[in-house]
Amino acid sequence: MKSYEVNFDGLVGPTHNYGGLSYGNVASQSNSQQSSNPKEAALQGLAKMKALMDMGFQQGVLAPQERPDVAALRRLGFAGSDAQVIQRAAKEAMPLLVASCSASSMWVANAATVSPSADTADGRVHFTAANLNCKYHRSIEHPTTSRVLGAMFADQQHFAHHAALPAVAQFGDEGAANHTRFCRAYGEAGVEFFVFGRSAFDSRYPSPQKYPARQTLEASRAVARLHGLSEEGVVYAQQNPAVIDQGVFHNDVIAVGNGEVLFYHEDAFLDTDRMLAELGDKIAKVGGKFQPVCVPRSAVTVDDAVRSYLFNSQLLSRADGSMLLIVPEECRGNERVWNYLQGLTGSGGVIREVKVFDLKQSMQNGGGPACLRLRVALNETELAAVNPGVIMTAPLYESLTQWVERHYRDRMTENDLADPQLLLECRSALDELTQILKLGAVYPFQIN
Ligand code: SUG
Repeated sequence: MKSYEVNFDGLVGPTHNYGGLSYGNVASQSNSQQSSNPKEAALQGLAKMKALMDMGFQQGVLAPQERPDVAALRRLGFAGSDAQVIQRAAKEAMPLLVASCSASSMWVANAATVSPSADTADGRVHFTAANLNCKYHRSIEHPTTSRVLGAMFADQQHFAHHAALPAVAQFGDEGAANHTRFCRAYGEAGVEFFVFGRSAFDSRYPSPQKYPARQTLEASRAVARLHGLSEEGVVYAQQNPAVIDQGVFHNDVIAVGNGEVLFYHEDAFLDTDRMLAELGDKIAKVGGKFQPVCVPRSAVTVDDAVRSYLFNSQLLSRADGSMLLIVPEECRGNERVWNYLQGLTGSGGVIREVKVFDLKQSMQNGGGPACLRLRVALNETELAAVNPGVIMTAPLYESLTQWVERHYRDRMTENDLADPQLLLECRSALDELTQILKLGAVYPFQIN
């Protein structure tokens, strides 16, 4: 049976703004309070989805969330009508209003961890929504994420959904941003690679000194248990705490894997040799030949990687067995990174081509091409069981582009977030979107 890696990209929501909400994420911090352009952000994301679809890749779309999240503000004690809740929050606690307006659900690599059916004990595709509890503005995403994923992958014969892990720092879980899967072919058993930043219960593992390590070993192990993965099909590795302190807040800022290839920076991990050996052994046991591609620090520094998002790229398999790297425009703007990429694609190795995309609106909040997509490996039968409304087609691209043109503002600052009219605009846009994507009622305003 044929099998595919389907990339579901997060559609940027109408409140996209630069809130400076993510300590440890250099771009989010340095663009704080700048004015954003939600319309451009959404169109840039859609252009990437369309381009990948046109290249013959399977592409889907994941809906944004209801923002401002009035219910979240109510839980924090703001009362009255929806408009009063927003105005009171704006007056008394602007940072909480900003957090409740974040369009951060666009970075769907953090939506969930996904294990394909070939890896799991019950032969279903498993999803665990990420609790994202390191940052308040992201911790409010998972209930809606679960409803949206449930509406996309509804068939219980093929898809199993797990609620987010307990909402405490000890089980901090950032989803697929710290998870990669290696395999010979998408439909065959693979090796799932979980990368954690710290251990909550075992002090032998070092922690970063400055910035938070968002993913814990205990969270990764819990997800592997929930998904029914075998010991033989899993490798755990620790991120180098020193790179977290340089702004590598997720492992997908310093490494990306696909098929039998791991493309990573020399400084990405702790105990790299042991980890590579374990990956090599386990991948060999499922019939594959592991191909690590290490980028030396002498060619590209960690700082270059953080600024350019070289590793936050999409590594895609082409029909002839070679691979294509989808990188953000910022890679072309960095001489060392661009030179490295020219050498890489010209070297006769597996990565043959680089394609550049302008994702500046998202990049300025620390979200590159890989952050914007959730990978789901599916066989033909499973793909046929996905809600067809969320699979990208030329007509869907047209409808979504027109929908963005109709509903999105082209400028957003902190003051705009305090405008109660914005909530009404977002709700009417999202109501229409659920019809376009055939999701049914997934948003709090549609349910309550
Ligand atoms: O969680 N930025 C996101 C970026 C997530 C990137 N995802 C991956 N690497 N997979 C984050 O830090 C910034 C929001 C703001 O500051 O307005 C933000 O949430």
